[in-house]
Formats: sequence, structure tokens, C-alpha cells
Amino acid sequence: MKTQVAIVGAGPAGLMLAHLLHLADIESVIIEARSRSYVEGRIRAGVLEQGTVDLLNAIGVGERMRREGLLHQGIELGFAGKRHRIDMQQLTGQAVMVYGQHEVVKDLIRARLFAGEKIVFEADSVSIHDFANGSPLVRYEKDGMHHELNCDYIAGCDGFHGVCRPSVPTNALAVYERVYPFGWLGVLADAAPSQGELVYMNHANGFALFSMRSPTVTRLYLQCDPADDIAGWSDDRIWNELLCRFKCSDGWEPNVGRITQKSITPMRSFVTEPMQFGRLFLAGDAAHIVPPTGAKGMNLAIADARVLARALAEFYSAGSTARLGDYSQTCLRRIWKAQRFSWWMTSMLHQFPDASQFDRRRQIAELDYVTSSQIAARSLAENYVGLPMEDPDQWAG
Ligand code: RFL
Ligand code: PHB
Repeated sequence: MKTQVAIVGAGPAGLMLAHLLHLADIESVIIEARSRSYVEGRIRAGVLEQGTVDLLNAIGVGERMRREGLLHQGIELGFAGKRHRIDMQQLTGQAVMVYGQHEVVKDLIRARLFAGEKIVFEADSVSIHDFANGSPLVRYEKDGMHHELNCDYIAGCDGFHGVCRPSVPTNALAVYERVYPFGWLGVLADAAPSQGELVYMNHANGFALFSMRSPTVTRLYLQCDPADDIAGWSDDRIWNELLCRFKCSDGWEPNVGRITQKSITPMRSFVTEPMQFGRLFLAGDAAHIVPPTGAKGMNLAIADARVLARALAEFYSAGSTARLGDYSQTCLRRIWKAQRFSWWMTSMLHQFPDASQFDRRRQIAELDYVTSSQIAARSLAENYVGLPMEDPDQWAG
């Protein structure tokens, strides 16, 4: 089999890249290790930056998001038993959309299959070859048969644990990493969100986040030990801890309901540089990870796909590799700013095991500053809604 671009991974990065390439008349095949129902059911991110929302609308896959997504014009930061609103709309003129990552994935898969384009689900033993400079090749097995996919370029969109990044010679990539001494226990609960906006809460027992997925489903997170066994977190223990950490002087609290899903995620910051090796381009979590406190991971994955699609479009339409050559540099400028923001939000809101009383007071002073100074609040809001894209008009209308 032969195609122009072989895409490994059907997460937000791979699916968005495939769709943008399709719109530019560039052929691609997506090779995905999991089944369609698995990737469509994987519960992860929930906050779309304004630029991500605009892109989904501009490329014709925003219809369900416009109907079912929840537009949020502000967020709340809580500490010392009080919540303080950051009015993003007023501070930046922009907002974010709360719409589950798996819903974005469903919309992109449907659009791709509707266009008659190919996704190979449940591909086993995926491996990539000859991408240093020759003619790249992806090998995989499907239903016990060996397959080879020849291509001009490979897009490694296979997430943090994928095969593409480890296939690059180790001396060709530099890695910058920070592992945090905590994780997030995330739950979905059948309970109506008890208020309309997200609450990021700093509490002496640890961070907690109140979010939502729909008018009947609340999404909640608790800072926990990353080594915790989820079996040790009974539903009662989770609710006790959530209600304790969210306790506010005005009596607000999340509604309690049946927990339908729970899992623990470790937290790290990770960047690989460059994001290209020969004819292999890494995009999304395959190249970088942020702690979820800034809600940036999926948005960065989509921003990478956008930069890569534009560079490939320039190559196929004009024969120029200039944008492909700039791919890493263009993406990394945005990625490092998102890394900085995600690290800062994480540091401000979590309890660190080695923190002193000085650190604790400084953390509360930072929250007090950011929620009382309009200048500081505007900086937070500008980053939260998403910094401007390099090519704001590229996919407009
Ligand atoms: P994905 O989504 O991991 O997709 C990679 C795909 O590649 C497949 N794959 C392979 N396919 C073929 N061969 C192989 N050898 C393969 N190995 C893996 C996988 O099955 C999968 O389908 O990466 P992508 O596309 O780069 O997208 C990144 C995002 O998923 C991630 O950054 C976000 O979920 C992060 N994140 C958040 N991002 C936001 O923008 N806003 C948020 O509010 C937000 N909240 C979160 C988050 C991530 C979280 N967790 C669980 C890590 C909240 C949480 C709790
Ligand atoms: C979510 O709703 O899953 C969510 C919201 C905000 C974050 C991270 C996750 O910062």
C-alpha cells in the first residue's frame, strides 16, 4: 500500500492532521493500535481553547460541539475557603468551550470515514522504518496479516507511550523533563454540576478541580499520591475528600452522585527537541506532555497538527520544504509557553510534599495577587484561553 502521509495514532493530533490534509487534497492513512470504540470512549481532556473551537468550526466539524459544548467565560480559583472569579471574557474578549476530548475524537472520526478516508483500527506490532532520509515505511499486522505502508512522510501522533519517538536514535533528540510528586484522581459522576464554571481549589489536603461534561455529569479531580492504588479510593472516601477540599464559606459544594468512572494519572512536564528526524514528524503527546492543570495538552496536540498540515500543504503545492524545516521551531515556541503556564498553574495550586511554611504562605500570596490584580489576572486569562496561533487566518472560514 502507498500513501503520501502515514499517520500513526488516531488521537486528537492524528485525526486533526488527517482532516486538514484531506482538505488540502493530500492523501493519508491513519494506523491506530486500539479499536474505534476504545478511542471514542477514552475519557481525558475537557477544555478547548478559543483557537481550537474556531478551527473545529472552520473545518466543518464543529456542529455537535456548538450544540452540546458548554461555553465558559470565566473560571474560579479557590483558596482559604473562598472562590474568586477570573472573568476571561472581560479580560481577553475570549472564552473556552467545555467539550470532552472523546467527543472531538468522535466528530473527527465520523468526518474522516464520511469522506471515504482510511483509518486502520486495531493494528498490531506497528513499527516505522527508513525515515532518516530514504523512503519511509510503516509495518503493522492486522487480523494476523503483515502489511507495509510506503509513504513520503510519517507523522508520529501516537502519544507519550507510542513507538515513533523511541524509534529515533537517542542521540538525535534532547529531552527536558520534570516529574511531579503527585497525580490526579479523576472521576465522572452522575450529578448535575452545582455551578456553571470550573473551580481550581488550593486546599491544605491537596488540589481539587471541579469541572463538568454536560448538564447532568460532573467531572472532578483530586490531587493524590501517583502510586496510590485506585482500589484504595472507595466512592465514599472520594466524596469525603472532595467535599472537604471544596468547602467554602458561602456553603457552595459539588452535588454528590453515582461515580461512573475513576482513574489515577501521574503528572509530568516533558519536551523533546527537535520534533523532527528526517521524514518523521512528531506531534502532540508523542513530543511533549504538560500537567493538566493548564488544560493545554489536547490544544497543543491540535496546534501541532495545524502547523504540520500547513507545512505539508506547502510542500505538495509548491515543492518547498521551508515550512517543514521550521516545523519544530514553530511548534516549540508555543509549546514552551504552554509548558511554562502549566507548570506555573500546577505550582500555584498543588501541595508539594517538601514545601515549607514559607512556600505555603508564598503560594497563598500568589493566589491572592492573581485574583486581586487585574494585570495578573489578565495574564492568566490570556494563557488559559490560548495564545494566538502563528497562522490565525490559515483555516478561517
Ligand atoms: P493521544 O490522545 O494519546 O493519542 C495517541 C493515539 O495513538 C495510539 N497509539 C498507537 N497507534 C498505533 N501504534 C502504536 N504503537 C500506538 N501507540 C499509541 C493511541 O491508542 C492513541 O489513540 O495523543 P494526542 O493525539 O497527541 O493527544 C493528546 C491529548 O490526548 C492529551 O494531551 C490531553 O488529553 C491532555 N489533557 C488535557 N488537554 C487539554 O487540552 N485540556 C484539558 O482539559 C486536558 N485535561 C488531559 C486532561 C489529560 C489527562 N490525562 C488522562 C492524561 C486531563 C487528564 C486527566
Ligand atoms: C476536565 O474537564 O477534564 C479538565 C478541565 C480543566 C483542566 C483539566 C481537565 O485543567
